Amino acid sequence: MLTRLSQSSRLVLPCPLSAARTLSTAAGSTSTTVKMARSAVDEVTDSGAFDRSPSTFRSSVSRDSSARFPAVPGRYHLYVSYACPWASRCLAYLKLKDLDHAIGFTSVKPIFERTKETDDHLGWVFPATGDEEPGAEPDPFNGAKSVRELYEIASPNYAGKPTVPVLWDKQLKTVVNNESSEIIRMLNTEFNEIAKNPSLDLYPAHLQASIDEINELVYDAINNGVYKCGFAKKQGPYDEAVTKLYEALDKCEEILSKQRYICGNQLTEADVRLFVTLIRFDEVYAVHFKCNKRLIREYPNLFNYTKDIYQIPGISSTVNMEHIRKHYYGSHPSINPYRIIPAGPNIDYNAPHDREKFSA
Ligand SMILES: N[C@@H](CCC(=O)N[C@@H](CS)C(=O)NCC(=O)O)C(=O)O
Repeated sequence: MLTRLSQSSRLVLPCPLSAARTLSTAAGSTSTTVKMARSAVDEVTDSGAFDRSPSTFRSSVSRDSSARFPAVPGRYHLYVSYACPWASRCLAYLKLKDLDHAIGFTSVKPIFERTKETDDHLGWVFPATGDEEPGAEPDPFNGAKSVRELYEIASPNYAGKPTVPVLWDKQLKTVVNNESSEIIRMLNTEFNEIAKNPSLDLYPAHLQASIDEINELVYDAINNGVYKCGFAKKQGPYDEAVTKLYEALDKCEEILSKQRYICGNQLTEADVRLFVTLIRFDEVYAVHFKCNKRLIREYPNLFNYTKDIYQIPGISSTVNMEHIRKHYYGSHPSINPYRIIPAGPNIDYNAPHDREKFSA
Protein backbone atom coordinates (compact mmCIF):
# COMPACT_ATOMS: atom_id res chain seq x y z
CA MET A 1 0.00 0.00 0.00
CA LEU A 2 3.00 2.32 0.23
CA THR A 3 3.25 4.63 -2.71
CA ARG A 4 6.65 5.26 -4.24
CA LEU A 5 7.98 8.68 -3.31
CA SER A 6 8.32 11.21 -6.08
CA GLN A 7 10.21 14.47 -6.19
CA SER A 8 7.43 16.33 -7.87
CA SER A 9 4.23 17.64 -6.36
CA ARG A 10 1.54 15.05 -6.90
CA LEU A 11 -2.11 15.16 -6.12
CA VAL A 12 -3.98 11.95 -5.48
CA LEU A 13 -7.67 11.99 -6.19
CA PRO A 14 -9.88 9.72 -4.14
CA CYS A 15 -12.33 7.26 -5.68
CA PRO A 16 -15.85 8.60 -5.42
CA LEU A 17 -17.41 7.45 -2.18
CA SER A 18 -20.85 8.79 -2.38
CA ALA A 19 -22.62 11.22 -4.65
CA ALA A 20 -21.11 14.23 -2.94
CA ARG A 21 -17.46 13.45 -2.89
CA THR A 22 -14.60 14.56 -5.05
CA LEU A 23 -11.70 16.76 -4.22
CA SER A 24 -10.23 20.16 -5.01
CA THR A 25 -6.64 20.08 -6.19
CA ALA A 26 -4.01 20.75 -3.58
CA ALA A 27 -2.20 23.03 -6.00
CA GLY A 28 -5.39 24.99 -6.34
CA SER A 29 -5.03 25.66 -10.05
CA THR A 30 -6.86 22.98 -12.03
CA SER A 31 -9.66 22.38 -9.62
CA THR A 32 -12.84 20.59 -10.46
CA THR A 33 -15.87 21.59 -8.44
CA VAL A 34 -15.93 19.68 -5.39
CA LYS A 35 -17.45 18.59 -2.22
CA MET A 36 -16.14 15.81 -0.09
CA ALA A 37 -16.20 14.29 3.34
CA ARG A 38 -14.33 16.67 5.62
CA SER A 39 -14.17 14.33 8.57
CA ALA A 40 -13.40 10.66 8.96
CA VAL A 41 -16.80 9.94 10.52
CA ASP A 42 -18.41 11.06 7.22
CA GLU A 43 -16.34 8.74 5.07
CA VAL A 44 -18.92 6.00 5.00
CA THR A 45 -20.24 4.33 1.84
CA ASP A 46 -23.91 3.70 1.14
CA SER A 47 -23.39 0.13 2.40
CA GLY A 48 -22.38 1.53 5.81
CA ALA A 49 -18.63 0.78 5.61
CA PHE A 50 -15.86 3.24 6.52
CA ASP A 51 -13.75 4.08 3.45
CA ARG A 52 -10.75 6.33 4.17
CA SER A 53 -9.91 8.85 1.46
CA PRO A 54 -6.29 9.12 0.28
CA SER A 55 -3.93 11.87 1.45
CA THR A 56 -3.58 14.79 -0.93
CA PHE A 57 -0.12 16.34 -0.58
CA ARG A 58 2.44 13.83 -1.76
CA SER A 59 5.73 15.66 -2.38
CA SER A 60 9.03 14.54 -0.92
CA VAL A 61 11.91 16.05 0.95
CA SER A 62 15.15 14.93 -0.65
CA ARG A 63 18.78 14.73 0.41
CA ASP A 64 19.51 16.22 -3.05
CA SER A 65 20.28 19.89 -2.36
CA SER A 66 18.84 20.96 -5.73
CA ALA A 67 15.40 19.43 -5.01
CA ARG A 68 12.36 21.62 -4.47
CA PHE A 69 12.27 20.41 -0.86
CA PRO A 70 15.91 19.77 0.15
CA ALA A 71 16.67 18.22 3.54
CA VAL A 72 17.84 21.34 5.36
CA PRO A 73 17.88 21.56 9.18
CA GLY A 74 15.27 23.92 10.60
CA ARG A 75 13.29 24.27 7.38
CA TYR A 76 10.50 21.77 8.11
CA HIS A 77 8.01 21.40 10.91
CA LEU A 78 5.66 18.58 11.83
CA TYR A 79 2.15 19.45 12.90
CA VAL A 80 0.75 16.51 14.83
CA SER A 81 -1.81 15.45 17.33
CA TYR A 82 -0.54 13.22 20.14
CA ALA A 83 -3.89 11.48 19.85
CA CYS A 84 -3.39 10.44 16.25
CA PRO A 85 -1.73 7.09 15.50
CA TRP A 86 -0.62 8.21 12.02
CA ALA A 87 1.04 11.37 13.37
CA SER A 88 2.59 9.37 16.21
CA ARG A 89 4.44 7.23 13.68
CA CYS A 90 6.24 10.39 12.57
CA LEU A 91 6.97 11.48 16.13
CA ALA A 92 8.45 8.03 16.83
CA TYR A 93 10.79 8.50 13.86
CA LEU A 94 11.89 11.94 15.07
CA LYS A 95 12.89 10.30 18.35
CA LEU A 96 14.41 7.09 16.94
CA LYS A 97 16.48 8.88 14.30
CA ASP A 98 17.28 11.65 16.81
CA LEU A 99 16.09 14.37 14.51
CA ASP A 100 14.07 16.64 16.71
CA HIS A 101 16.87 19.23 16.90
CA ALA A 102 16.40 19.72 13.13
CA ILE A 103 12.66 19.20 12.67
CA GLY A 104 10.40 20.70 15.32
CA PHE A 105 6.87 19.63 16.03
CA THR A 106 3.69 21.12 17.44
CA SER A 107 0.69 19.21 18.74
CA VAL A 108 -2.86 20.51 18.43
CA LYS A 109 -5.48 20.20 21.18
CA PRO A 110 -6.93 16.72 21.51
CA ILE A 111 -10.65 17.40 21.05
CA PHE A 112 -12.13 18.53 17.73
CA GLU A 113 -13.65 22.01 17.78
CA ARG A 114 -15.34 24.28 15.27
CA THR A 115 -12.67 25.41 12.83
CA LYS A 116 -14.65 28.38 11.43
CA GLU A 117 -17.57 30.48 12.47
CA THR A 118 -19.03 30.35 8.97
CA ASP A 119 -19.62 26.58 8.81
CA ASP A 120 -19.97 23.66 11.16
CA HIS A 121 -16.77 21.75 10.36
CA LEU A 122 -15.19 20.15 13.43
CA GLY A 123 -11.47 19.50 13.40
CA TRP A 124 -8.05 20.00 14.95
CA VAL A 125 -7.40 23.37 16.57
CA PHE A 126 -4.41 24.99 18.26
CA PRO A 127 -4.68 26.40 21.78
CA ALA A 128 -4.51 30.16 22.20
CA THR A 129 -1.67 29.80 24.73
CA GLY A 130 0.71 27.10 25.89
CA ASP A 131 -1.09 26.86 29.25
CA GLU A 132 -4.48 25.90 27.88
CA GLU A 133 -3.87 22.19 27.34
CA PRO A 134 -0.64 20.50 28.49
CA GLY A 135 1.15 19.09 25.45
CA ALA A 136 -0.60 21.35 22.93
CA GLU A 137 0.97 24.59 21.71
CA PRO A 138 -0.14 27.55 19.58
CA ASP A 139 1.05 27.45 15.96
CA PRO A 140 4.54 29.02 16.20
CA PHE A 141 4.96 29.95 12.52
CA ASN A 142 1.67 30.92 10.94
CA GLY A 143 -0.48 31.84 13.92
CA ALA A 144 -3.10 29.45 12.50
CA LYS A 145 -6.08 28.72 14.73
CA SER A 146 -6.72 25.33 13.12
CA VAL A 147 -5.06 22.71 10.95
CA ARG A 148 -7.69 23.60 8.35
CA GLU A 149 -6.17 27.09 8.20
CA LEU A 150 -2.74 25.61 7.48
CA TYR A 151 -4.16 23.68 4.53
CA GLU A 152 -5.80 26.86 3.30
CA ILE A 153 -2.47 28.73 3.46
CA ALA A 154 -0.95 25.96 1.34
CA SER A 155 -3.92 25.70 -1.01
CA PRO A 156 -6.62 28.38 -0.71
CA ASN A 157 -9.32 26.19 -2.33
CA TYR A 158 -8.58 23.15 -0.21
CA ALA A 159 -11.86 21.35 0.43
CA GLY A 160 -10.57 18.00 1.68
CA LYS A 161 -10.09 16.59 5.15
CA PRO A 162 -7.58 18.66 7.15
CA THR A 163 -5.62 15.82 8.68
CA VAL A 164 -2.49 15.42 10.75
CA PRO A 165 0.36 14.71 10.35
CA VAL A 166 1.39 17.66 8.21
CA LEU A 167 5.00 18.03 7.12
CA TRP A 168 5.22 21.79 6.70
CA ASP A 169 7.80 23.77 4.74
CA LYS A 170 8.41 27.00 6.66
CA GLN A 171 10.24 28.58 3.72
CA LEU A 172 7.61 28.02 1.02
CA LYS A 173 4.73 28.08 3.52
CA THR A 174 3.20 24.92 2.18
CA VAL A 175 2.38 21.34 3.03
CA VAL A 176 5.07 19.05 1.66
CA ASN A 177 3.30 15.85 2.53
CA ASN A 178 0.39 14.72 4.70
CA GLU A 179 0.78 10.97 4.35
CA SER A 180 2.52 9.41 7.33
CA SER A 181 3.66 6.27 5.50
CA GLU A 182 5.65 8.52 3.15
CA ILE A 183 6.85 10.99 5.77
CA ILE A 184 8.43 8.19 7.81
CA ARG A 185 10.31 6.93 4.73
CA MET A 186 11.73 10.45 4.25
CA LEU A 187 12.72 10.66 7.90
CA ASN A 188 14.41 7.27 7.61
CA THR A 189 16.70 8.12 4.71
CA GLU A 190 16.66 11.73 3.53
CA PHE A 191 17.86 13.50 6.68
CA ASN A 192 20.79 11.22 7.48
CA GLU A 193 23.34 14.01 7.21
CA ILE A 194 21.48 15.83 9.95
CA ALA A 195 20.15 12.97 12.09
CA LYS A 196 22.10 12.16 15.25
CA ASN A 197 21.25 8.48 14.75
CA PRO A 198 21.77 8.14 10.97
CA SER A 199 22.80 4.48 11.04
CA LEU A 200 19.39 3.29 12.19
CA ASP A 201 17.64 2.00 9.08
CA LEU A 202 14.05 1.01 9.74
CA TYR A 203 13.47 -0.11 6.15
CA PRO A 204 16.64 -2.09 5.37
CA ALA A 205 16.94 -3.62 1.89
CA HIS A 206 17.06 -7.22 3.09
CA LEU A 207 13.77 -6.89 5.00
CA GLN A 208 11.79 -4.73 2.60
CA ALA A 209 9.71 -7.55 1.11
CA SER A 210 8.76 -8.81 4.54
CA ILE A 211 8.04 -5.28 5.86
CA ASP A 212 5.82 -4.54 2.84
CA GLU A 213 3.90 -7.76 3.36
CA ILE A 214 3.32 -7.14 7.08
CA ASN A 215 2.43 -3.48 6.43
CA GLU A 216 -0.27 -4.50 4.02
CA LEU A 217 -1.86 -6.86 6.52
CA VAL A 218 -1.43 -4.52 9.48
CA TYR A 219 -2.65 -1.38 7.69
CA ASP A 220 -5.79 -2.87 6.29
CA ALA A 221 -6.86 -5.13 9.11
CA ILE A 222 -5.41 -3.44 12.21
CA ASN A 223 -4.39 0.25 11.80
CA ASN A 224 -7.32 1.11 9.56
CA GLY A 225 -9.28 -1.95 10.66
CA VAL A 226 -10.09 -0.50 14.09
CA TYR A 227 -11.52 2.59 12.35
CA LYS A 228 -13.58 0.34 10.06
CA CYS A 229 -15.03 -1.29 13.19
CA GLY A 230 -15.66 2.02 14.92
CA PHE A 231 -17.10 4.03 12.04
CA ALA A 232 -19.25 1.27 10.50
CA LYS A 233 -22.87 2.30 10.29
CA LYS A 234 -24.25 -1.16 9.59
CA GLN A 235 -23.75 -4.54 11.23
CA GLY A 236 -22.38 -6.29 8.10
CA PRO A 237 -19.37 -4.01 7.54
CA TYR A 238 -18.64 -4.05 11.28
CA ASP A 239 -18.74 -7.86 11.36
CA GLU A 240 -16.43 -8.07 8.38
CA ALA A 241 -13.94 -5.57 9.83
CA VAL A 242 -13.89 -7.10 13.31
CA THR A 243 -13.36 -10.60 11.91
CA LYS A 244 -10.41 -9.41 9.81
CA LEU A 245 -9.03 -7.45 12.76
CA TYR A 246 -8.93 -10.48 15.07
CA GLU A 247 -7.55 -12.79 12.37
CA ALA A 248 -4.70 -10.32 11.88
CA LEU A 249 -4.08 -9.88 15.63
CA ASP A 250 -4.00 -13.68 16.03
CA LYS A 251 -1.48 -13.87 13.20
CA CYS A 252 0.73 -11.21 14.80
CA GLU A 253 0.49 -12.99 18.15
CA GLU A 254 1.69 -16.17 16.47
CA ILE A 255 4.60 -14.41 14.71
CA LEU A 256 5.60 -12.70 17.95
CA SER A 257 5.67 -16.03 19.79
CA LYS A 258 8.77 -16.87 17.73
CA GLN A 259 10.68 -13.61 17.36
CA ARG A 260 11.14 -10.31 19.17
CA TYR A 261 9.87 -8.01 16.41
CA ILE A 262 7.26 -8.41 13.73
CA CYS A 263 9.76 -8.86 10.86
CA GLY A 264 12.51 -10.74 12.73
CA ASN A 265 14.87 -9.88 15.53
CA GLN A 266 15.44 -6.25 14.59
CA LEU A 267 13.16 -3.25 14.98
CA THR A 268 11.70 -2.03 11.69
CA GLU A 269 9.14 0.37 10.29
CA ALA A 270 6.55 -2.39 10.55
CA ASP A 271 6.92 -2.39 14.36
CA VAL A 272 6.40 1.37 14.61
CA ARG A 273 3.29 1.08 12.46
CA LEU A 274 1.84 -1.80 14.48
CA PHE A 275 2.74 -0.26 17.86
CA VAL A 276 0.76 2.96 17.39
CA THR A 277 -2.46 0.99 17.14
CA LEU A 278 -1.66 -1.54 19.89
CA ILE A 279 -0.89 1.21 22.41
CA ARG A 280 -4.35 2.78 21.83
CA PHE A 281 -6.22 -0.50 21.73
CA ASP A 282 -7.18 -1.40 25.30
CA GLU A 283 -7.51 2.23 26.41
CA VAL A 284 -9.72 3.37 23.54
CA TYR A 285 -10.47 1.08 20.61
CA ALA A 286 -11.79 -1.76 22.77
CA VAL A 287 -14.60 0.45 24.05
CA HIS A 288 -15.02 3.35 21.63
CA PHE A 289 -14.58 1.33 18.40
CA LYS A 290 -16.20 -1.88 19.73
CA CYS A 291 -13.00 -3.94 19.43
CA ASN A 292 -13.69 -5.93 22.58
CA LYS A 293 -13.57 -9.54 21.43
CA ARG A 294 -10.15 -9.85 23.03
CA LEU A 295 -7.93 -7.20 24.61
CA ILE A 296 -4.26 -6.74 23.79
CA ARG A 297 -3.38 -7.47 27.43
CA GLU A 298 -4.98 -10.88 26.97
CA TYR A 299 -2.49 -11.73 24.22
CA PRO A 300 0.78 -12.53 26.04
CA ASN A 301 3.07 -11.85 23.09
CA LEU A 302 1.34 -8.75 21.75
CA PHE A 303 1.12 -7.26 25.23
CA ASN A 304 4.76 -7.85 26.11
CA TYR A 305 5.75 -6.60 22.65
CA THR A 306 3.77 -3.38 23.17
CA LYS A 307 5.61 -2.78 26.45
CA ASP A 308 8.93 -3.59 24.79
CA ILE A 309 8.44 -0.97 22.05
CA TYR A 310 7.07 1.57 24.54
CA GLN A 311 10.27 1.21 26.57
CA ILE A 312 12.62 1.97 23.66
CA PRO A 313 14.27 5.31 24.61
CA GLY A 314 12.19 8.21 23.27
CA ILE A 315 9.05 6.26 22.41
CA SER A 316 7.14 6.84 25.65
CA SER A 317 7.41 10.61 25.05
CA THR A 318 5.35 10.14 21.87
CA VAL A 319 2.49 8.52 23.78
CA ASN A 320 0.26 11.05 25.53
CA MET A 321 -2.55 8.90 26.88
CA GLU A 322 -4.42 11.93 28.17
CA HIS A 323 -4.66 13.33 24.63
CA ILE A 324 -5.49 9.90 23.19
CA ARG A 325 -8.37 9.29 25.57
CA LYS A 326 -9.72 12.84 25.38
CA HIS A 327 -9.62 12.85 21.59
CA TYR A 328 -11.46 9.68 20.74
CA TYR A 329 -14.08 9.79 23.48
CA GLY A 330 -14.56 13.52 22.97
CA SER A 331 -14.48 14.04 19.21
CA HIS A 332 -17.03 11.67 17.69
CA PRO A 333 -20.43 12.72 19.02
CA SER A 334 -22.20 10.19 16.78
CA ILE A 335 -20.38 7.41 18.66
CA ASN A 336 -20.16 8.90 22.17
CA PRO A 337 -22.66 11.78 22.36
CA TYR A 338 -22.09 12.60 26.03
CA ARG A 339 -18.29 12.46 25.72
CA ILE A 340 -17.96 10.41 28.89
CA ILE A 341 -14.42 9.06 29.24
CA PRO A 342 -14.37 5.52 30.69
CA ALA A 343 -12.33 5.09 33.88
CA GLY A 344 -9.92 2.36 32.84
CA PRO A 345 -7.82 0.47 32.30
CA ASN A 346 -4.74 2.69 32.94
CA ILE A 347 -2.16 0.09 31.95
CA ASP A 348 1.44 0.50 33.09
CA TYR A 349 3.44 0.05 29.89
CA ASN A 350 6.63 0.57 31.85
CA ALA A 351 6.08 -2.73 33.66
CA PRO A 352 8.61 -5.49 32.93
CA HIS A 353 8.26 -7.52 29.71
CA ASP A 354 9.72 -10.81 28.58
CA ARG A 355 10.87 -9.94 25.07
CA GLU A 356 14.61 -10.06 25.82
CA LYS A 357 14.33 -13.85 25.66
CA PHE A 358 14.56 -13.50 21.87
CA SER A 359 17.72 -11.39 21.77
CA ALA A 360 20.63 -13.02 19.99
N1 LIG B 1 -3.35 8.67 5.66
C1 LIG B 1 -3.15 9.63 6.61
C2 LIG B 1 -4.25 9.58 7.64
C3 LIG B 1 -4.19 10.72 8.61
C4 LIG B 1 -5.49 10.86 9.43
O1 LIG B 1 -6.52 10.31 9.07
N2 LIG B 1 -5.42 11.61 10.55
C5 LIG B 1 -6.60 11.83 11.34
C6 LIG B 1 -6.28 11.81 12.82
S1 LIG B 1 -5.95 10.24 13.48
C7 LIG B 1 -7.15 13.21 11.10
O2 LIG B 1 -6.41 14.17 11.09
N3 LIG B 1 -8.45 13.32 10.95
C8 LIG B 1 -9.13 14.56 10.79
C9 LIG B 1 -10.62 14.38 10.68
O3 LIG B 1 -11.11 13.25 10.72
O4 LIG B 1 -11.28 15.40 10.53
C10 LIG B 1 -1.79 9.38 7.21
O5 LIG B 1 -1.45 8.21 7.48
O6 LIG B 1 -1.03 10.32 7.39
